[in-house]
Amino acid sequence: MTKSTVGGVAERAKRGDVEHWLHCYEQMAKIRSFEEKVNDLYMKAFMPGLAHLYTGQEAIAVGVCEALRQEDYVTSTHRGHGHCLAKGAAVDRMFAELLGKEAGYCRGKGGSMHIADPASGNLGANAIVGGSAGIATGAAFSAKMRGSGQVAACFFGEGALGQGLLYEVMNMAALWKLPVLYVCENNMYNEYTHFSETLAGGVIARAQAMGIRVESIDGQDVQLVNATTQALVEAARRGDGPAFVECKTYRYYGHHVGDINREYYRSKEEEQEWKSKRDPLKILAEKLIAQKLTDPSVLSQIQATVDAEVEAGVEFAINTPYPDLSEVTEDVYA
Ligand SMILES: Cc1ncc(C[n+]2csc(CCOP(=O)(O)OP(=O)(O)O)c2C)c(N)n1
Repeated sequence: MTKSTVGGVAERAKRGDVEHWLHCYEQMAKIRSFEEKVNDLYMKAFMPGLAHLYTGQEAIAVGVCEALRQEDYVTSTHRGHGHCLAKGAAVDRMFAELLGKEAGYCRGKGGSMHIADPASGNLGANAIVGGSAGIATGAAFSAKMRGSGQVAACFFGEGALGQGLLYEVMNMAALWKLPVLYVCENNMYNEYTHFSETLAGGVIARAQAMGIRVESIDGQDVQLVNATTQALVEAARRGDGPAFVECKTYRYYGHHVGDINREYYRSKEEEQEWKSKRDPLKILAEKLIAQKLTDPSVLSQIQATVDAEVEAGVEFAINTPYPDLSEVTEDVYA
């Protein structure tokens, strides 16, 4: 192999990497732009009900979903918009669901906390804290029985560590070597309570006790989240069994869109510190620029593209019809 060929391969690999990280940046920017619009829709009383914003945590959804294949599964939480978008949901149908329209993922009847999209492997957001752990583990069990090679990633907040279901299914997953990745997004607050008041012992110690492979990482660094979970997903796909990753993160907004005055449970200084020093978009942008892999104009162009997609999505959702009144009891099981 000549030197120039080696250089060519290295150059192509570098270009491939740049495309991958710019795609991750775009996905994170899309989630952020989407969420800002959701907040706006709520403030203007366009949206029925509440939403729990994911802003600040984007590197986790994107880092994990970029380690998965389309046919792999995810299960999500009440704070699920980021997971849905990162796994491939379309912005316009997401907005349609939030506004209760027929074109939404659940024909407008599920809203923010129940978005599911089987076509992209998304088995659903879930309003029950910890509730999706059983679904993800069941999907992994099914994948193993069918020999399909699929992996399931189960997203949950550290508040779910108080739920018994999680331990029952992690125990089964460890015993049966199921291809499931438990992704604990530790944003430090369960609603309005710091997790140190609700959690005895350590986060990863729980999975370690069952012999599950664990990692505890900075959830603001999409490159780290992606590299870590890529290795764990590949191991699960090979038959090595489950893994548990704690991703340390922070939500910029309140527990939900109506949680405006937060100073009784966390300080403005703390919020500012995370926004200015630990922002996932800024961290990736600064790294790529410092390594001369991109420049600010490329990132601005990406931002403009996702903002336009979000604007068009909202426009679509506002103008598309509600389900017909005759369908009011269809697909509703509760
Ligand atoms: C089983 C159950 N108990 C209580 C609630 C009310 N609740 C909704 S969100 C939440 C806190 C969840 O905290 P965490 O799991 O850390 O997720 P985060 O909101 O921080 O993303 C609680 C207690 C619920 N939805 N389900």
